[in-house]
Formats: sequence, structure tokens, C-alpha cells
Amino acid sequence: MLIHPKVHFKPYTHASGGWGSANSVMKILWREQAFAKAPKALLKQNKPDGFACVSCAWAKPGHPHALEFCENGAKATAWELTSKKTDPAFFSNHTLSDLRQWPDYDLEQQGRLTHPMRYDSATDRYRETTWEEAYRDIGAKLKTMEPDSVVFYASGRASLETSFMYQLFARAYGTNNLPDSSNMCHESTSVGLQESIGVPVGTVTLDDFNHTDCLFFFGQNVGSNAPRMLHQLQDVRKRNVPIITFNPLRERGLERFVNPQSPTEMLTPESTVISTQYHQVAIGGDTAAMIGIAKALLELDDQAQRDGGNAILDNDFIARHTEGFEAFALSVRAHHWQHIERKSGLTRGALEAAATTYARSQRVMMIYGMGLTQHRHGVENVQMVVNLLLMRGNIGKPGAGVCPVRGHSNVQGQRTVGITEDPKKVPAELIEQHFGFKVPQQLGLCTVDACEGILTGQVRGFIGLGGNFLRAIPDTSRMEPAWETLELNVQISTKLNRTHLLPAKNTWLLPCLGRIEIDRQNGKEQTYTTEDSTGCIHGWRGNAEPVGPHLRAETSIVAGLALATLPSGHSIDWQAWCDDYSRIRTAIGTIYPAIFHDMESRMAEPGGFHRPIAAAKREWSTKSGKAQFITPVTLNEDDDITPEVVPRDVLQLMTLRSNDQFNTTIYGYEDRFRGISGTREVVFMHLNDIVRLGFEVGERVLITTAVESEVKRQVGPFEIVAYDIPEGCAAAYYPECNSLVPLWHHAERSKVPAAKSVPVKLSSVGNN
Ligand SMILES: Nc1nc2c(c(=O)[nH]1)N[C@H]1C(S)=C(S)[C@@H](COP(=O)(O)OP(=O)(O)OC[C@H]3O[C@@H](n4cnc5c(=O)[nH]c(N)nc54)[C@H](O)[C@@H]3O)O[C@H]1N2
Ligand SMILES: Nc1nc2c(c(=O)[nH]1)N[C@H]1C(S)=C(S)[C@@H](COP(=O)(O)OP(=O)(O)OC[C@H]3O[C@@H](n4cnc5c(=O)[nH]c(N)nc54)[C@H](O)[C@@H]3O)O[C@H]1N2
Ligand SMILES: [Mo]
Repeated sequence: MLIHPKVHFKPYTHASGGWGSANSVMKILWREQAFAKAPKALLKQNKPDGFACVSCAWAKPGHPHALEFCENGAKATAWELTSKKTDPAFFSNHTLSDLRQWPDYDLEQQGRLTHPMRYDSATDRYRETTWEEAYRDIGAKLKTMEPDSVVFYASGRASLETSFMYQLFARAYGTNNLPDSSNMCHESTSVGLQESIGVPVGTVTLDDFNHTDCLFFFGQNVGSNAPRMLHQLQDVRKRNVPIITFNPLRERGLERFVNPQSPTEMLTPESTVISTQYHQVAIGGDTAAMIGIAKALLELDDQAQRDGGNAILDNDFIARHTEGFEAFALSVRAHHWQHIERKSGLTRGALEAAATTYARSQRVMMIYGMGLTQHRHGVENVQMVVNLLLMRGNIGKPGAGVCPVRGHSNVQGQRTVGITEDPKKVPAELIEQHFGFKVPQQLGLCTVDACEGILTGQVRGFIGLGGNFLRAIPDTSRMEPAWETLELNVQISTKLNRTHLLPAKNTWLLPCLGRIEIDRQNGKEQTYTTEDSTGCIHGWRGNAEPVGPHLRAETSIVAGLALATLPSGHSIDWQAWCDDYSRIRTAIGTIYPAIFHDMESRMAEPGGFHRPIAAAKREWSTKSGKAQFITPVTLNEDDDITPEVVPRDVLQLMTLRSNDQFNTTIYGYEDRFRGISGTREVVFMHLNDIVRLGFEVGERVLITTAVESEVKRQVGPFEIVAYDIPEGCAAAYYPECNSLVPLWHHAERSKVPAAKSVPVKLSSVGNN
């Protein structure tokens, strides 16, 4: 057996949370030399008088635990408050060609960016500049460019205040090119839910967890990516509420949990069983699985009618509130069980078991993540969740509803205040009335379109409000050379990443404050706001001293760029807004009064305030005025390869996160729950596939995309790990595998890259 010396694979036998989690937090505090600031900061994390965790978007309770953070939230805090610095001396020691050889982990490990820098092509280095010079030169450059050739990307962390200013800046400049990270993430939700129930966001709040009597979980890895939700799940389980999970992998956080903040749990061998049914659905098999559940429900309902029992369907709700049920039911009945079993990878018995529990429950929530949205049929997956909920009237009553788990901590909020490429989604008239400029009519570019534009040369400039665009997008090895032909690349960032290392003709790196840091403007500490995954809006403030005197707040950087770029004479007083953020909030309230009226007082309430969500009140803002059953057109996860003739050596690859990363930020090489340490260059496969394809466990292989063979997309060598994953499926880490995902391989309608199902082939090293 070939074993790569770096890799250590040992199945993890403990629950999620517990000592493993406490240990992991101590390690990162130590490594980041963050003991001076982090412990004090952690006490304020997600507290009404503190700061919003910079990790996930999960809801922050009004009455938080003494320590309202999780292992990964603590890592994110330590990562931001590190005492290490990437300063001008660092940059003078390294050329960009040198730094491009470094792995993502090493780049961000250098610490926080401290000074505004400008790329100097003569020396291939960043050199220090002043803010004034940077604003002046960027502004001058932007003035010479065609507004629709410039892209204003936002990553999802910036506050509501910054996001609102940023979209105004882009639109006043003359473009709707406002792609964001949700274009790679929950856009399938925004498109799917809008069509089905008339809102682009989920309908549940934290309180629903107190009333629910059944939860479904599709394709979300709660233990790593939204661990604070484990508290709600644990409480729900204490009431004996069933949790039914659909995931190709047996994720530890969905199996067992020990609350690391409970001394009794830490000192006893007790852990809470999370999922009561665990269905290892095939990658991309969810729609088929849900069709199976729907079919079983219809069959149970038929049976009840024959027996004179209670109806299983909520016929009254269906009649009063929905449209399209007949066609949907007809189509579900027409699917044969054999076909459903083949497509979902699950047995009829398993799907009937899920349906029976569903049928017995009165208040059901369905929770999901990237396992549903990042597919060719990501929108249909989301709409199928809604179909199931509608069948039993599970939207718009306590304890029930749809719960997409958003990613970045303010990604939902940035959309609410206008970050979108679609001008129809912003109140253009109000903007014109108050700020005196016309919102451009032309549809802007989403993320995939922006990438196309970079490839074709239509896009000439890029401004990044956070994020690591070039690493997060698909088809990275095709995108990188095209990127270097850009005229302008401006990155507003906290840490060095690969996007900073591929310079355009004019490139700047502008270091900003993180949200944990105290933001002083005009001599006053400022507060800021975010919206979480449950539509709840909170006020926060940073509490750590900034890492250096030259950092500027994101608001102030956006204002600086706007002032240097826009013609004088329009009616936004950027400077006054920066001096006092309550003025930005007043402006937000003027443009979005239904959501943000009286924001200043409401944002300070413990737990914040909820935006109105019509569907949660059974008001349907759809075209028909009713909630829509939308029938999926196919049960195939991917039509790129005709499923009936899939060659036997093609596997469906999902790219996913480890427990030791935040997106492209790699905290370390330890995916504790999956038992991997020392490397991320592994591919998880079923033992039968390994044997069938003639490989060995531990062998190092190249992974090649199996569609569009005229373009070579390949990564590796990666080491094969035998893993509990359905046959025909494989898994490997994001972002290492992003160059395997063709740009066109995205969800229809939402354009979310289908990062969870890429047809691939493996080959032995030296044999391709
Ligand atoms: N610590 C930490 N927290 C994070 C992040 C992070 O990187 N680190 N990222 C943040 C962001 S931006 C986001 S969007 C979220 C992402 O959080 P998640 O939505 O959990 O995203 P992933 O880790 O990519 O994988 C999701 C899960 O989908 C499963 N899956 C894959 N394919 C399928 C499928 O076809 N069907 C089903 N049912 N399941 C499938 C995988 O096994 C995995 O468990 O987390 C946010 N929070
Ligand atoms: N193959 C594959 N690709 C994927 C995914 C996948 O599952 N598989 N997931 C997709 C998803 S869900 C998402 S959301 C995207 C993520 O895409 P992005 O949001 O673009 O990427 P991040 O890795 O979150 O960005 C990290 C960088 O943000 C900067 N940063 C951190 N904090 C701050 C801050 O407070 N302010 C500013 N200005 N900058 C900051 C730091 O410089 C850091 O290097 O990736 C997508 N890409
Ligand atoms: Mo995300």
C-alpha cells in the first residue's frame, strides 16, 4: 500500500464539540499569538453589546449563552486578532512571483495587512503608498474607464452600512455590476424561494426551534459550518424531536454532539444523538429522494382515504394557499420507485420511513445548505424542499418553515441593502429622489458573468470588497491568466490571499479594519449592523484595538474611493456619513422603510429586530398571489453526461469544506471529524470504487474533469482515502479543486457554480 508520509487518516470516534473542540481553539489562539486580545474579545462575541462573529451567519440569540461562540467562531476571531503582520517590510522581501508559489495557508498566516500598498511591476513587489495617493490614482483611473467594464464584487462580511454605501457608489458611478459571494452560494435559494413562496430568504426564526416537532437536514454540515446551531439541535433532541438527515457523508456534527460549554457534558461520556434517521443520499440525488418522500406521502394519503382515516395532506392549506398541486402530484405519481431508488441511491423503505415520520409531525422545518444549492439543478432542489413543506402546510406556522443556512455573516444583509446585479431589485425611484442620480437600467454581471467578461475582455477593472475572488470562483486555471490582462485591480482586505498576487496593470491592496476592531470615526466609536440567516438585524460594536494605525474602516475606504471618482455635486455627503454611522442608517431607512424604519432604536434591542417576511405570515408575493408547487423536470443531478451512458470510470465529485477552514482561508491541515490530518490533498472514495477502478488506498492520483474533454482541467496528485461515501461519488476539498469546475457548469437560472457535482475521472500519476 502506498502511503504518503504527510497524510494521517484515522477515523474520528468522538462526538462533535467536546474536548476536541476546546483543544482546537487553544491551539489556534497560541499559534496566532492572540492571547492578548482574543479572550477578552470572545466574551463579547455575538453579545448585544459586542461584535458579530465574523464566521457564519447563523442567528444570534437575544439571550446568549455566557460564551456565545463555537470552535470555528473562536478560530475566526483569533485569525482576525492575530498579532502577526504582513507589513511593508514583508512585501519588500518577496516578489509576487515568489508568493504565488505559497499555499493559501502560508499566505494568510503572515498576519494582518497593515499599510495601503501599490503594485510595482518593475520590481514585481508591492510597495507602500498613502491613502491619499491611492484614492487619487484609483479615482483617476476609474474616471477613464467605461462604468460597465468595471466589477464591484462583495464577499458578504461587510456591514449593512458599508454594503449600502458600496452599491450606491457602483450605481452612481454608472454600473449594476455588483456580483457577490451569494452568486456562488445561496443564489439558488434567492431564485427558487422567490418563485415558490415570494420571498428570497428563509421563513424561520430561532423561536421556531422551540415549537418544531420534526427537522429535516439536507446537505449542510452543521458541526463545521454553523456549529452554534448545534445548541438548538441539542435542545430539540432533548424534547425527542426527530431529525432526518440527507447527506452523502456521515458528518460528525449531524451524528453526535457534546456541548463544550457544559461542564457536566464535558466530564461524562454523554453525547447527544443528533440525527435519528441518516440517509446517505447519492450526490445530486436529493430531488429524487424528495420525490420519493412525496410519493410515499401521496400513497399514505390514498391509504388514509381508503381507511377513512385523517388526511395526510393539508388539503385546506393546499386549496387556499397554493397553486400547481395537481400537476405536481400527477408527476410524482408517474415516477417509478425503481427510478427514484436508482437516482437517489436510497431504498424505497428508507424514503418511506422519512415520509412516515414527516406525516406524523405537525410542525416541520427543513434546513439546507450547499449540498442542495451548488448543483446544476440547485434551484429545483430548493423548490422541491418547498413542495414537500407545502404538501402538509408547513410554512407560516410556529415551528415550521424553510431554513437555508447562509454562509458569510452578512451575506443575506448585503442583498437586503442593494448588492445585486439586478436593478429591478432595488428601489430605483427612491434612490433617484434622495440621492439625485439615476440607477442604471442595464442588467449587471453576476459572478459567473463577471468571469465570462474577464475571459472575453469585456471586464477591464475589478474592485473587491473583501473575499478571495480568484480562488473562490470555478475554472481557476483558465481565469488566472485572463485576470492579469485587467487594467485595474483594487482589493479591500484584511489578509493576503491569492487574488492579491495576480496583478493587473494597476493594482492596489487596501487594508481595512475587521469587525472585531474598534472603529473610531471623528473621535467617536461607531456601531454597525448585520442581518443573520433568519432575517434578524442586530447592532454591534468592535472591542479590540486595531492591529495598526494605518488601517481604515471599510465605510471610509468606500467613501474615499467614491469621493475621488464621482463628479462633485450629487447629494451624498460621504464624509458626513463616515463621521457618524447613524446617518447611514437613516439613509438606509429612507430607501428601505418597511424593513429599516427606526433602525437606530430597534438595532439596540437584545436579539435585534426581524425584517418582515411575507411568506411567514402566509402572504405570497408571487405572480399568482399563491405559493407555487413547482414540478422538477428531471431527476438527473446533471445532464452534462447522459446518465444512461455514464462511463463506469466517471465519478461525481463534490468539493467541500474541512473543519479547519473558512472558505479560502485555511486555518490548518486538520479535518478532525473526517479523520484527516497533515494535508488537504486527498480524495475520498468508496472502497468498492477504489478496487473496481484498479487503484489502491493511499495511492496518489490525478483528478481530471470528465466533460468538455477539449479543455484540460486537472488537479493532483491527491491521495486516495477509503471513506464511507456512496459508490460512484467522490469528495475533495475546496478551493484546491476549483479549477476542475467548468465555468459553464452552474445551476440553471441561479448560475451558482455546481461545485457539488463535477463529473471526474482519476488516473495514476505518470499514467495520464
Ligand atoms: N467554519 C466554517 N464555517 C463556515 C464556512 C467555512 O468555510 N468554515 N463557510 C461559510 C459559507 S460561505 C457557507 S456557504 C456555509 C457552507 O456550509 P455548508 O452548506 O455546510 O457547505 P459545505 O461544507 O460545502 O458542504 C455541505 C454539505 O453538503 C453535503 N453534500 C454534498 N453534496 C450533496 C448532495 O448532493 N446532497 C446532499 N444532501 N448533501 C450533499 C456535504 O457532504 C457537506 O456535508 O458555511 C459558512 N460557515
Ligand atoms: N469549489 C467550490 N467553490 C466554492 C464553494 C464550494 O463549496 N466549492 N463555495 C462558494 C461559497 S459558498 C462562497 S461564499 C465563496 C466565498 O468566496 P469569498 O467570499 O470571495 O472568499 P473568502 O474565502 O470568504 O474570502 C477570504 C478573504 O476575505 C478577506 N477578508 C476577511 N475578512 C474581511 C473583512 O472583514 N473585510 C474585508 N474587506 N475583507 C475581509 C481576507 O483577505 C480573506 O483572505 O466561495 C465559493 N466557491
Ligand atoms: Mo457561502
